[in-house]
Amino acid sequence: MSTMKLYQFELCPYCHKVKAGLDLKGIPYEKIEVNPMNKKELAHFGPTPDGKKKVPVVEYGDKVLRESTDILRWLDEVKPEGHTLLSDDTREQAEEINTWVDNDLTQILPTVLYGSWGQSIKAARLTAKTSNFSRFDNIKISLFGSVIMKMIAKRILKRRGNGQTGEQLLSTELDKLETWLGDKPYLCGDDVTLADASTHGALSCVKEFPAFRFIEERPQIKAWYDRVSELRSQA
Ligand SMILES: N[C@@H](CCC(=O)N[C@@H](CS)C(=O)NCC(=O)O)C(=O)O
Repeated sequence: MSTMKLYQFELCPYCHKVKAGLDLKGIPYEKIEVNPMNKKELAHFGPTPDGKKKVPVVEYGDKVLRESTDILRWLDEVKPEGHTLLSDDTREQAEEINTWVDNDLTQILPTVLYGSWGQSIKAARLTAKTSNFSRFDNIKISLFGSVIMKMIAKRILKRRGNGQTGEQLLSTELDKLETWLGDKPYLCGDDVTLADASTHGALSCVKEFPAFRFIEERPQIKAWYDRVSELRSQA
């Protein structure tokens, strides 16, 4: 079988969810950075049913999968050995936490990733740096990307913020994470599951940004984050 290909944006939390799952399962993959302006790297897949071209997309032989959660749910089938992301005894809670990641955590992340001009310029530069786009595309992404990203963050704050800052929104979500974690090593107990892949993946998006200090300031979450990072690097 050919190498798995992951079509991604470097700062997409859904793509990070998939990368966390692939790392925990020890499945090798090749990253293909998609140009956010024209998404031409996705052109050969043809139109999607809803007409939207989104990442992540995974290509494995002649199989093409979209939707981060569907991709994560499929990984135990691709490689049954090693950590099981979805087992019968923890499936329900793992799915519940993954739904929180999709509906709440990932939704507020743009406010701390590119809520200020400094952050959005950094985010756009990071996107341009991790790609192999042309110089011209990189300049366009650095210029327009930061403006678009800042607008997205502003819209989210208006919709969900209730006068709060991005950092306050993140803090509320981290409270929930702390409650779920309790004093367990992983979110659903003694082994990693879909919940850890999903949450760790989404949070690793923030790693290079100042908001990561909110994660580092919480000892339980920090210890869990490091534990999962360690597993990701081993598998
Ligand atoms: N529900 C999808 C969400 C994917 C998604 O929204 N991806 C964003 C990047 S973070 C995207 O590709 N946006 C491009 C667009 O909407 O045109 C998943 O879990 O994979």
